[in-house]
Amino acid sequence: MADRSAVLAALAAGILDGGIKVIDLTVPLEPATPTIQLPPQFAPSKPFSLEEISRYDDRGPAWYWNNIACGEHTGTHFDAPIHWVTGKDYPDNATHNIPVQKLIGPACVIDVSDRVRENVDYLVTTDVIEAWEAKHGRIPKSAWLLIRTDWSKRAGAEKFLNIKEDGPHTPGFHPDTLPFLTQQRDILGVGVETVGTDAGQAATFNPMFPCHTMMHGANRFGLASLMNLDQLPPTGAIVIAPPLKIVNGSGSPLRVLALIPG
Ligand code: 23J
Ligand code: MN
Repeated sequence: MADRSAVLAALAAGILDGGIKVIDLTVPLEPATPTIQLPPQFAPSKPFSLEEISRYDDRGPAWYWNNIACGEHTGTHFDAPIHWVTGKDYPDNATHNIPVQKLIGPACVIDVSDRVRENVDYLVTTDVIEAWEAKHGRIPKSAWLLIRTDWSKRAGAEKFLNIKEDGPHTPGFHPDTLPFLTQQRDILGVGVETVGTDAGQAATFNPMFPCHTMMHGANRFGLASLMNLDQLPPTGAIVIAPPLKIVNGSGSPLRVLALIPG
């Protein structure tokens, strides 16, 4: 292994000279940012809002600042294991105490955008992951598994949430893939372009919301509402995804960055 100081110096130089590119995987956070719409029997999450405190005026002559409000799971956001009942008893399962080295990892990017174009309810299956591995190599331990669907290119909440009479229709994971990813591949977590890590119709699956149930039940993480996954290589990117240090937080909006060879 190369001298670790040299590795970090090369990283800093690469970011400066463009040899390493920094890709922003984050959607803009504003009142129009779509938030998850759960079935009506469940409590809703607040959208993002900004409330001006002062703007170089009587309320503060030299400064501009705002109060913000939103649910923890708004816009590009992190799902901590404590978010789900299956992950509630792990130690270090909340936004303030997850070991920080787990928040940076290599990314495997599986492109299923062709299939999603044909079927908005498309579910990633284990055979698709194994076919990706046959081409790109085995998913390494402690990797982020990112699913490129191009769903983030659907402009506006209506198209992005895609809610019909029977609820939202957006892609996700087939339940069978989840034990494979946590047990056989030992991933850090999954990242998706949709509003949540589960498929739109997952409230009707058995178990309900299988991705949340099994990922967090295995002490793994989720990243939702990512964009620019089409700018990432299938392997070789490093994803940096630290949530806000909310004490006992179930997740948080965050900036997600990927480092790729330039
Ligand atoms: C609560 C209940 C169901 C779901 C979610 C939250 C999310 O997708 C989320 O943002 O974690 S599916
Ligand atoms: Mn969430």
